[in-house]
Amino acid sequence: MSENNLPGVPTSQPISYDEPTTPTDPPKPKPDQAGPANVSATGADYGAAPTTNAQQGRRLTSAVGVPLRNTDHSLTAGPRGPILLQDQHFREKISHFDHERIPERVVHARGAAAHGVFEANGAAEKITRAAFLKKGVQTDTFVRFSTVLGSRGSADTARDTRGFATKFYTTDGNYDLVGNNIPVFFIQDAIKFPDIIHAGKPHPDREIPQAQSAHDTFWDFVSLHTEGQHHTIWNMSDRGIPRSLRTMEGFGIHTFRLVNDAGETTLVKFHWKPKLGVHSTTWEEAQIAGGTDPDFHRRDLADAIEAGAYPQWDFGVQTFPDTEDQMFEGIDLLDPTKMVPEELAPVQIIGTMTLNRNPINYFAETEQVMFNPANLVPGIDVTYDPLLQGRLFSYQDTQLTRLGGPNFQQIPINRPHAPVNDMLRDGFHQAGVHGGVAAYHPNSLDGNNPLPTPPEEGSYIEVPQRFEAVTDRKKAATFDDHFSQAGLFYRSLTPVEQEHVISAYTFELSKCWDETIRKRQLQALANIDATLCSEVATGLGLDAPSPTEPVEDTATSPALSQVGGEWPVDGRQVGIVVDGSSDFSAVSSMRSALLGAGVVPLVVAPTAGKIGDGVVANRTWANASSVEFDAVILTTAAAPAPDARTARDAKAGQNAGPGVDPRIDKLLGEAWRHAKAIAALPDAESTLTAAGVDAGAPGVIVGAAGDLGTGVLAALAKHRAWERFPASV
Ligand code: HDE
Repeated sequence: MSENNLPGVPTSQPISYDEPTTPTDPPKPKPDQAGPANVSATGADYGAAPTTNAQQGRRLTSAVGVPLRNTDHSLTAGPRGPILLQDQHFREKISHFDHERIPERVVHARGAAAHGVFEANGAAEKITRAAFLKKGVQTDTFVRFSTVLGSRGSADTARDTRGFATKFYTTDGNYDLVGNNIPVFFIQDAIKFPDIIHAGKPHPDREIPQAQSAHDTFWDFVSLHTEGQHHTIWNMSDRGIPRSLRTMEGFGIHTFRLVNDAGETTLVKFHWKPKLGVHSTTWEEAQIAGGTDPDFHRRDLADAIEAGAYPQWDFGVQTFPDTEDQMFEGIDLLDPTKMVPEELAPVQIIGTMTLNRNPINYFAETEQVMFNPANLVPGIDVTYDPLLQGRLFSYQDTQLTRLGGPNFQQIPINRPHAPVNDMLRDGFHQAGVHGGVAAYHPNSLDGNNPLPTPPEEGSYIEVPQRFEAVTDRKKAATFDDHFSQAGLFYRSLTPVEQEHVISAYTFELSKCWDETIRKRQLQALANIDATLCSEVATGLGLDAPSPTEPVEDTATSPALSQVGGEWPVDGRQVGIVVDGSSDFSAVSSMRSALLGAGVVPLVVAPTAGKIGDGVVANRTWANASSVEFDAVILTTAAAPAPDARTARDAKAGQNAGPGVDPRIDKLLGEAWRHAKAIAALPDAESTLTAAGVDAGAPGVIVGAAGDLGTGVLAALAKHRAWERFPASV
């Protein structure tokens, strides 16, 4: 407690306090974080960004820079008296806090983001004049991934579509590609968006269930509104439960129109292809992770970037001639419930994006970023896809409420890196100090500035389109087929993936209370695939209906399956189970081998802290969860550890064999069921058997210490050992 020497205050009344910790200089951002560029709304560079550090220096000030002497006590009339209204610091602090929250996004509220850089390879130069797609051009990007239905605090692993929104800060202004991880959408016309979202969100009476489609209103809508069936089957597949944001594809969904310098146009669909491959969790894993680590995807993305395992995606286009009817091989390119199989129009890679920097402040960047499909740059134009057309209005509009007024482009994360010279003025939160008197065109008072840019100098040109039409509220007949591509998707999956789809439909529909909804959805499945329908019907205890439309059942698109390749293992996590009996020099070499391969080894020990020979526990037997690990290595027989209380809790419901710690038994059992690689030293083989792991099965490696790391890496490259469980459909 320090001495009070304030004028007029009795020295007997102590009012200032020693700091509990010795002040030091404020922490710098981590190496993988840096502040946003500090340019003004009009493009002026303000120099060193005041927003890069939470703390600018050692001394606390008010919002207007007045040094403050104390922030732990309000100004009171005597030490036990009331707080005075004149306490500006109190009012400023509490009032600002009262208004800290802004409305969450009406959809895609739950998200995680990262900065990156996009480099074009020049392959698109012939078909677009977009400056950022010229060979070798590097463009800063900011990407926000999201789930759709859940609130801001919901779990990352919910079965849902994922948003994949990219802002390119190009030299011609911001280009936003606001896509998803599924190439088609639920509806064909934007006017239905409130309907599908109201159906998917929690029921309005009890506000449950959170972040789920497994409820009556969702299935009521998609079974009545069958154009949603194609998107729905993607949700019910493994695509609905990604392993990581780093292992998701991205799709622009709509067909866009590219235009080159000669004015020639090409229709395209945009794709993001993850270098790590497309991988998913199993449904049980997703549910466990939702409880043990609701931040599963957010943490994985930030950890990978912090560790230098920068996620990368190739950016590609499928191209189509810009014909008058905008059809390709019988597919209406304006129908967003249809994709074009890659076998018919291969994806041509036009660049690569690397995410290499974590945000420093979640609110300032990830929350305040806004994306808008109408943010286009010269060389990219829209088509008349009725879903895209509606989106061109909606995204600008929603920010007025969410970000509190029309000046959201001036928020640091949204500012273009290109100069801005607009005639937009005033409004809430105006941060630009605009000079001049003539914010209108033409003018003579400000020298007729700002001047429009002639087309040959690079202004944005909307591609001229001819119209001859009669207004109406109806879709073209080419939008009528709601089932054939859902069937194509299902048939293109491997048997194990098909089994997952069957289980997902069965699970979700079994959560519906109303049997008419279950039956109506079964009718839709009958129009997709007979086996899918009958398997789900069996699970629901209902009869499988006959199709009401002819079911085309031969074509497949192998590119739609996720299974059957080998991929890089960067950033995957391997749990190494140890206890006091483990050979720690072998554990250390395993760790080094895994680290050398870009994999994250995590030592799982009975207690926290040092466990032996310089090896430190990263997880304990009590706090580790199987879902954190893509593979498990057992270096001990894992006899029960002495913290009996937790062990007893974990034992409930488990069938640990004699002499095996129940938590390790559980860990191994789950890794086995989730088709993950499991490796063990010969001494630990009996533990595998006790946990129900078949030591001779695919993806299970029993051998000498030196062989385990290699075996696990080979198994990890295949993602899962699905051969362990031959599919029964
Ligand atoms: Fe969105 N969507 N959407 N959407 N969407 C929003 O914009 C909307 C659609 C997508 O990380 C909202 O700023 C309509 C398709 C992503 O900030 C809102 C329609 C696709 C994100 C909105 C669609 C998307 C959004 C909510 C039907 C994939 C998150 C907050 C016509 C191609 C972006 C906001 C972020 C967000 C409207 C359909 C992707 C309300 C009206 C199709 C990735 O404006």
